[in-house]
Amino acid sequence: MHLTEQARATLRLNDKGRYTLPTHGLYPYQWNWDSAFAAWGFTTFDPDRGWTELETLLSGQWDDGMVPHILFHRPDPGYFPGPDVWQGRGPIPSSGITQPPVAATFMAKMLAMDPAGAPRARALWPKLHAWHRWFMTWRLDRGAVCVTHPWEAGRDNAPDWDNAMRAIDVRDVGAYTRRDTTHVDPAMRPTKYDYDRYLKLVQLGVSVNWDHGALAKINPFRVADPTMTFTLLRALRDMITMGRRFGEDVAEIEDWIATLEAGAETLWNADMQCYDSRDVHSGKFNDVLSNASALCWYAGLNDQRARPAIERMLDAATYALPSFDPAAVGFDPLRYWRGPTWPIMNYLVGSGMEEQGLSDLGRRIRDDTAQLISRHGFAEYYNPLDGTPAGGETFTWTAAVWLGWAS
Ligand code: 2M8
Repeated sequence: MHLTEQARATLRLNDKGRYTLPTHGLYPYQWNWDSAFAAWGFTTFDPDRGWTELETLLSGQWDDGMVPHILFHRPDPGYFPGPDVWQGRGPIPSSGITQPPVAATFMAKMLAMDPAGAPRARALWPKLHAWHRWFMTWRLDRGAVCVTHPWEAGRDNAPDWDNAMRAIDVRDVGAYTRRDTTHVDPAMRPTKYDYDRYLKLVQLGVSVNWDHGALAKINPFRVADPTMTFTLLRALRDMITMGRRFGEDVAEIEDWIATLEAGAETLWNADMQCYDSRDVHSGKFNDVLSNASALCWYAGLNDQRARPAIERMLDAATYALPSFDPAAVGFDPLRYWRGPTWPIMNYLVGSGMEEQGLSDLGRRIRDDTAQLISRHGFAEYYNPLDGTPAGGETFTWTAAVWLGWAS
């Protein structure tokens, strides 16, 4: 079967009717940013199904505007922590945190591919707007967007969180059974040290019924994050373009963009020469060079300062952009967000580079991603040194990246 047909078959395989799983087994629910990729991937061959995906995602929106990071449509004992642990308070059982807001940007891409979907996009625009307002209300620190849990950033065990994770007291976290390590090799997953802290943060959220104001007061983990800041910045730009077309008032969004642009500058670590996460409690940078810095171009910033460090990471790898600097202590080419190269990030970064005139680097990332997929299939992520596929197989976002960009 040709790869494009295989990619379509992968989306169909993970399709649960109105939403798509990242992959069977390991991730048996609807995840937020995975779903935006699924919607876009479907739109390349079945636009109606693409729009339905976004509609289902937004149907899980909480009253306060937050769109959860996982929607637990149907209970599945194969994943931990499930709905009973999270106790989200939305219309559909959900987690209590969100994920990088890429959905508006993918909606804009879908609209360009399928102009007939305009009425559906128009109906979703206010919901996305409310979600973005939620970020601006609850999550800013000096204009940069904060995460309150490593899972929220999508880059779960990235070294960015190591300092903040140390401050979490896990003595009373209790016993629990992980399910992820029954699906994939534990060497590719976060450690027990990480999971104890992930769970403790969930317990803290539940203890205040996911009241964002109350949680901010007791949460030891609050980190201003380039991924969140850059994805929201980009989403707002796309919201303005779509909003004008739909006759919406976008003045408020223009103000938000100015706030976030100033906030992005507070994430520039001049010593490291990269955008870096910043611990809100200590006020210090984490001194981590990761692929998140390279999202500045996706955010619409024409920033030449960030190029040399990213180019160094690319040169140190054989394939595409590693998630963590290969020259740094602790780089691990197979352990999840501490080294491997990820199609989801490669697309966001690579397409942003192409838009901002760094086409040589963008093309390199695109070609490498295409090579990884054609040699090793639609893996969750890959070893950037030798291309070994890792994590889950038949992965939705990798299939979408093939269909929308890499093919
Ligand atoms: C990973 O995260 C989940 C928790 O949200 C997990 O490990 O259980 C991350 O790679 C995240 O970015 C992704 O959205 C999710 C599903 O693919 O898996």
